Amino acid sequence: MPAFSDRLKRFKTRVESALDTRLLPAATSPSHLHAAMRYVTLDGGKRVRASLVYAAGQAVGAPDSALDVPACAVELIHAYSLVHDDLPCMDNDDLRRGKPTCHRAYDQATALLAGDALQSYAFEILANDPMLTVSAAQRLRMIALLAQAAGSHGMAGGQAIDLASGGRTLTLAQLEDMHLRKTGALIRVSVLLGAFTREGVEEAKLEAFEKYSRAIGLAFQITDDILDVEGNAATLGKKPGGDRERGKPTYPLLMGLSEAKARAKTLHAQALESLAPLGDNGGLLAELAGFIIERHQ
Ligand code: GRG
Repeated sequence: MPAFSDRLKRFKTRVESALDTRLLPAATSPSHLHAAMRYVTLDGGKRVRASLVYAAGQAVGAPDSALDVPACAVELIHAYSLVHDDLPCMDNDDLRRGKPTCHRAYDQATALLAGDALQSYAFEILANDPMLTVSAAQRLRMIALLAQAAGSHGMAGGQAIDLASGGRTLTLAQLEDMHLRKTGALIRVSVLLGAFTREGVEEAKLEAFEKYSRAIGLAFQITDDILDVEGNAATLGKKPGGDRERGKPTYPLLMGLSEAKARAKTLHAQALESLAPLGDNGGLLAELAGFIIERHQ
């Protein structure tokens, strides 16, 4: 069995090649839009969400060729969310993944449209891509899950709460709710889409994926909050300290740095525990949970 770091690298290479072949060439008209879509999607990012799709899918025996489709779909939604999040009307960031943000490299209108088109494309491939060899009913389930995760009850809703909360104090329960939506929902659905790429998975296993993905979704965001305090620009690919500058409520702010780290550890333990019904097949997901809370970027 290859080492965990090699398996992660393979997932990253695999999803980048799958995205590269699916995104239209930069020369396709309107070329500035297609070029911007490629600019923000390819060449960068840890590919945590795609890796979760592959790891969950492999745990239930789904083939990688079919998993490429949901892996691309979650990375397309993620890329769109980053482009919109960086816009002047939201976080107004200049750097993302170590290079100029989309609206800096192109312009605001192109960035807005590139995000819109990436989001649509995620659903288009889930609906139509022939490599996803599941029934039409299962495709529909997968599309609905992704739509819910990205929509007003999920990521977009979490972002709305986040934007409204600058300079205000949230309770821990409100902060957790915001994080579960803003970041947790897409992490959770990445795991579920991997599991749904195989039909007829037993209920006990689906429940294990559900519990695992909720715990790591929250742990991911707590770690992100911690990195904003302790990380450095070279490894993060963006300037740390942005949350504090914008007066955003975060775990370290609300509970202190060491309590925030302890909360991430507890969630890590919960994630590992919840994998029991998967037996040995949960090994890779367990390693990914560790990677998520121990990462430096
Ligand atoms: C605009 C609808 C809309 C939503 C934006 C996810 C999000 C909501 C905004 C991103 C802001 C942000 C930096 C949130 C912290 C957690 C997070 C999503 C970090 C970036 O994800 P990584 O670390 O990035 O997986 P890479 O570049 O590795 O893919």
